Amino acid sequence: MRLLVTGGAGFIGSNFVHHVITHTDHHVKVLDKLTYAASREALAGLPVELVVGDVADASTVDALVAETDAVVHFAAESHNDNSLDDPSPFIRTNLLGTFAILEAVRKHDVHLHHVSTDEVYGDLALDDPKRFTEDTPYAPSSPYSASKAGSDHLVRAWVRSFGVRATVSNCSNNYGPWQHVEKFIPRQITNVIDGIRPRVYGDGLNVRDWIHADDHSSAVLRILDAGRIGETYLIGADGERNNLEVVRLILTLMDQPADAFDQVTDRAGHDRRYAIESGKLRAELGWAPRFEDFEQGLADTIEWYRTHEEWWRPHKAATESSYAAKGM
Ligand code: TDX
Repeated sequence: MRLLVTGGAGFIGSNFVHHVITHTDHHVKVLDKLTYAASREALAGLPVELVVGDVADASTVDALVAETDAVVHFAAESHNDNSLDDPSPFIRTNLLGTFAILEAVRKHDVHLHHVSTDEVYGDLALDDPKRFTEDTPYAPSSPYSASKAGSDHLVRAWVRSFGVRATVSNCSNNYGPWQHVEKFIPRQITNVIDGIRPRVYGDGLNVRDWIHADDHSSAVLRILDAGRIGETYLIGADGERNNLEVVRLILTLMDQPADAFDQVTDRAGHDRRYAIESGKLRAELGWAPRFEDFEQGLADTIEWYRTHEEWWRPHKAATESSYAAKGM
């Protein structure tokens, strides 16, 4: 099968490309804009053609989709804090990019899997026994999550109105190698490496439902292979932890005192808790996560950042000075 992976040079997209090359015979082409958050190095050595281009550019997308059998659409601006500083790239890439993909797959009758986030459901209270399911109403909080929610709605509308053959997945917070140092876990790991105290927003009780990026990739491939057209599947690995627990674990694994972090200005509109109920994916498609030991996964991730300093170092100073300007 010829597979087009948009955003395939990003953190999650490149993990998926590795997974596909390892586990299938698919021929993979990547469309990626190579923004600040992407890297060619993440695809080094793979038999993959990288097309550098903008997913919101309809003619580029049309030409690529015309010669593929399926599209897996990861390309997105993904960082909430950035969307609060300037929403415009989020509207362009996440909404217009998805629109361009949808028009192309409609025209060429190509199978699409659209990758999205649990943030489209808004947040849960800390004491709420509920978790997100495929039936949870959409209630996004940030410009980022609203743009992803809008993109999901576009996909559903193209399925219903035009018969596009698409599936959607909404995954919880990913961790693992190749994640940009702006994100919570790599930011704190690289801070500790640099002798900077980790920075936790607000009271730090916000809960995220962590999943290893490899498990996200295996779920997406399973949905691509066997998911029912028009269906949404939630992807999660029962990894709920609050930010204080995660930062203390990072510090402990890096031989620092567990309380050697600072609490800083909170994120505006900061979602309290995300939690995924992934029973549909598990029961219908027989998927299960492999990384059940978060502490081990985190230790491996710390080791990866320790041994890949040449990759993240060029981004670290600018990322930290942009956070410092906001008191974060
Ligand atoms: O320095 C920090 N300190 C801190 O306390 C940073 C960068 C974050 N945080 C908090 C905010 C969140 O509660 O840590 C949590 C995780 O933050 P992020 O890594 O920015 O992720 P989040 O906002 O939860 O969104 C992530 O998961 C869902 C991805 O960035 C999204 O693209 C995805 O949709």
